Amino acid sequence: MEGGCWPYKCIALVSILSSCCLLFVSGIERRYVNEWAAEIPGGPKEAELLARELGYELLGPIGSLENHYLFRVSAHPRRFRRSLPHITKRLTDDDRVSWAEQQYIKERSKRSVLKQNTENLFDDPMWSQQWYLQDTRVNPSMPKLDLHVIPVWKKGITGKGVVVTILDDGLEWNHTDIYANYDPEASYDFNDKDKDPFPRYDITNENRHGTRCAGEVAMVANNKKCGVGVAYNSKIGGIRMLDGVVTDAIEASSIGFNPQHVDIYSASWGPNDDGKTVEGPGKLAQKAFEYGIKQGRNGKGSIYVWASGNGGRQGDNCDCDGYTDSIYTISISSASQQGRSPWYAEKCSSTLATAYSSGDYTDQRIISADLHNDCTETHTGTSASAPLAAGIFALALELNPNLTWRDMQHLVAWTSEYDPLANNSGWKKNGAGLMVNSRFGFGLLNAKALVDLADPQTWKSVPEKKVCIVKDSDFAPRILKSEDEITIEIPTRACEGQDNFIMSLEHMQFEVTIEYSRRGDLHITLTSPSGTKTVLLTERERDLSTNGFKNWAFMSVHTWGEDPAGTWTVKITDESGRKQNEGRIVSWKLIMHGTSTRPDHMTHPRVYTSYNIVQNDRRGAEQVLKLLEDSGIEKLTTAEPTASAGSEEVAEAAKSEAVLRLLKNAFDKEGASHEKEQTEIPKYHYYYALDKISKQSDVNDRENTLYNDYIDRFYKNKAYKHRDDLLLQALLNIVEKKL
Ligand SMILES: [Ca+2]
Ligand SMILES: [Ca+2]
Ligand SMILES: [Ca+2]
Ligand SMILES: [Ca+2]
Repeated sequence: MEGGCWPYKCIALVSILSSCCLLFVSGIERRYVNEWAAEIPGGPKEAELLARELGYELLGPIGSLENHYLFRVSAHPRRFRRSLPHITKRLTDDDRVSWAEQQYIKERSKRSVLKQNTENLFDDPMWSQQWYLQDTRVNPSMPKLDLHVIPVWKKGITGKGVVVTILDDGLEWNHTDIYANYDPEASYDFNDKDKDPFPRYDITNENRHGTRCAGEVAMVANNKKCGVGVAYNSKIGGIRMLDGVVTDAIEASSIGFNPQHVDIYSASWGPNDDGKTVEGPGKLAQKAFEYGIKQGRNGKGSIYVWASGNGGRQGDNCDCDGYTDSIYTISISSASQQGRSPWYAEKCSSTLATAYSSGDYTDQRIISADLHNDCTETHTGTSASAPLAAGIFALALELNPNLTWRDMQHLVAWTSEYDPLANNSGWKKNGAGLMVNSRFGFGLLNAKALVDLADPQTWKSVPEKKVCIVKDSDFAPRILKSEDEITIEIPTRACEGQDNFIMSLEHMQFEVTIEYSRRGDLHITLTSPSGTKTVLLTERERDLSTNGFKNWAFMSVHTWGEDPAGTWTVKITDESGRKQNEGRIVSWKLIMHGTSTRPDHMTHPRVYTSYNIVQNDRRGAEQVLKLLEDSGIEKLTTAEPTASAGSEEVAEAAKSEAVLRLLKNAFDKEGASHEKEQTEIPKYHYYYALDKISKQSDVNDRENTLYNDYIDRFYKNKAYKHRDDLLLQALLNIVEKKL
């Protein structure tokens, strides 16, 4: 996650901004947060002791500032309007504290009309925590975290008559926040071959995943239970298929289950995200997809929504996952509450769009129903993003049930938002004027814009799909070695003069057979006649396979809307420097999908408007940063919790131990439950541990080796198909237990 700042660093930045930019805040009412900064000359042990005595939570040191710590008072909400001087006084009155101050939100611009009063929209107790469905900002300089669903609800569109099913490990259908929307016709148990998808309970709640995903779509509104689903009046089913041996036949049966009844299938699983797997749907599953898009929904096509994968830390690339890579699936990636690409996210050219999910541990997570008629506020990973998307698509289908599977993809490409994610690197404008990024596809889903565009009064279904295939029958296999570059130029007139002529692209596929001694060292790019350069495959450090790729179709949506006539360029390289590497490009073809005429909605270029007022404030923030630079304040980026002098070795050992315990808890549940914790490890070491192992490091240091060992053992024991963030969940479990 480049550019991401370590949370303490952010805090440090805010603190320093406060001291040098006071002029920005004067005269504006302060809004306080549940955090106190304090200087404690006695160091970390003293801070920990103090926290325990006063019953506060020690959040950790502040950046690299010596002896400065951040505290939280457990019993208070995250934000409140008034300051709490008695708590500040308790701190300053303590001899061990030389200075303390309650933190408040820095107002750098005038408050504008911000809060439409959404707090009382529903009586569900967790509605106020569903930050991704409403504008919860108290300050306009914060990014607007909102998938713009409320305006759709206000039109009375809530998913009525639309059927969604979750392909997963079961559904606790009698959950009181799901039952009213439960649809047995959209449900089946392929693990036990019966009609009841009820999950198997066990001590670790391993099979909570399906119920969590379902709740995001269809939690009942206004029933004083948990939260509110994105399509809270839709029908929800569960296909139990992950809790047991998964075969091609089981997948195919699930993907093709009752396709005249089910509208949307949501899957938050896929091949191992271990960074070395290349796997796609088997023959049966592939046929089931094809049947679904051709015959499902009475010929309009089943809608398949897929989580793009959680292998970011393992250097995985979703182009090697044939389920997300499929043109039939709408694959959805994640953005954190900070509008960042989270650490677990994978990059690839087949991701179509993005929804919110968990980020690092300071970010809020996703609310949903949980096993045992419970609720959760900690659903995570790309697992949590795909069902939010499925819910939004259900809203669109209520308004316009005639949308085809391709209409839906066009709607997503044309309305997803670049602006809220603009602070991430990797954005480019394609030849059709669409902003696209291999982390986010076309950007953050905007429910209002998508549903508005889908209005049957104005939406014209996209023209008939054409496929034009280009190959070179004279192509002789070409040798590739380390440090080589193979360039294939592919001139095409896009089947001009034929019935399958394409002038406006949808998906592009480069299907290729490559033999190579080390698959993970290959890098492939595709450049379109309009000059759009797309990375089809990036290096995967952990992929040592000698199997190469056999007729693997790398798929890209990055040239969506472009005119494909002209010369395409494929470049295949190995820049690893491993001289022993060699192989050959055996065969290839270019498969273009699109239409002979331009779809109606694309006759005028897409106009990007500011998603919210954030844009101005982002400029403001840049100015502040510049001001900081000018004032010579630096060293904001070197932070790592500092141990006080003398105890450095102890601290180092504790840190390593924290990493180990975190890994054990995440990947090795049994091992962790039998373990008795002998030594107390300060909480911030766990935060540090997560921070450390959530960053890919080239160095083969101890933590990295440990991590790799755990990952290998974990995936070898049992394929893990879910796409929630195990490490973050483990951290929360540990930290909450210690409270
Ligand atoms: Ca059953
Ligand atoms: Ca509810
Ligand atoms: Ca993956
Ligand atoms: Ca896909």
